Amino acid sequence: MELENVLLEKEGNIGILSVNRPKALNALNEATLLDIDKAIDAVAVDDEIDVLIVTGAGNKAFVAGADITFMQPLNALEGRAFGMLGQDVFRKIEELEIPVIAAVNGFALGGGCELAMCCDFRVASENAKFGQPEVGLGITPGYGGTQRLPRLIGEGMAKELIYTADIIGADEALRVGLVNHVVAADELMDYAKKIAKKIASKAQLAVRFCKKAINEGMQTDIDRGMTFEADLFGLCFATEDQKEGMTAFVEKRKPGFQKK
Ligand code: DAK
Repeated sequence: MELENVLLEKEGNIGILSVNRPKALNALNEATLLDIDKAIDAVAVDDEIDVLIVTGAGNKAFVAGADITFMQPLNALEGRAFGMLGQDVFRKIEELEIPVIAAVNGFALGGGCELAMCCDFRVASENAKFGQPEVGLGITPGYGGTQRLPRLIGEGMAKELIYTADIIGADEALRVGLVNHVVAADELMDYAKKIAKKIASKAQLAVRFCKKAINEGMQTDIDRGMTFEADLFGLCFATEDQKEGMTAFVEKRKPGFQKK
């Protein structure tokens, strides 16, 4: 797929989406958001892709934020529209049926931190830096930062980061639970791919049901969440993968799950 600001590649069952504006540290202008949107649409209908990795081109930045030069002249209505475009694209990533891993390879600031947060989980290189610098620019986080950061790292820590616009390194991000792993920069993609391959080796319908159940459950009360979980659990028994997975266990062999 030919897109100006995004690369979409496939390695077996793993999709790799790279935001590709390294000269602007992969900052998100409208064209880049629209390219990400198109790439996600393509991934959503590609049956070969079981897991998507999102990263930034170059070795300096994941995404250094929404494009400040693009936003500078916007009026209130245009700012709102730009904010809603980003929110919609990030929500689409969050709701993609397959798991999405952010491989954070440098600056993940503002919209970049928010892009990483709409992925299912994050792995980071040692040089990664995270933060929501918006209040230093006279704006609020607009791509879900005020909503996802407190859900991920807790209200107090999120409020401190957002109010101070502090930028934290990878080790602090690991400590507060913003990222799951920190690895050397030259090992980051291999590390993310290793996790992706492990996920891709499991029963894919079950993995997707798990994502759906967790995402739904995080937005609702425990009783509704439990009912949703039970429904999806029941649905698993209508799949070949459940029969194969349990038969393989009984027969003491490795399961051969269905390809989607
Ligand atoms: N936008 C545009 N260009 C950017 C950029 C950005 N966010 N970040 C970096 N660049 C550009 C620089 O302008 C520079 O371009 P040239 O001068 O070479 O043409 C090039 O990338 C290299 O950057 P530097 O020369 O600055 O590189 P350094 O290593 O010295 O510094 C840095 C790296 C990441 C510390 C620095 O570039 C920086 O502070 N960048 C800005 C980081 C930032 O504040 N990010 C948050 C942006 S605000 C909303 C919708 C969305 C948002 C909010 C509201 N609604 C409307 C609801 C989201 C807001 C944000 O994300």
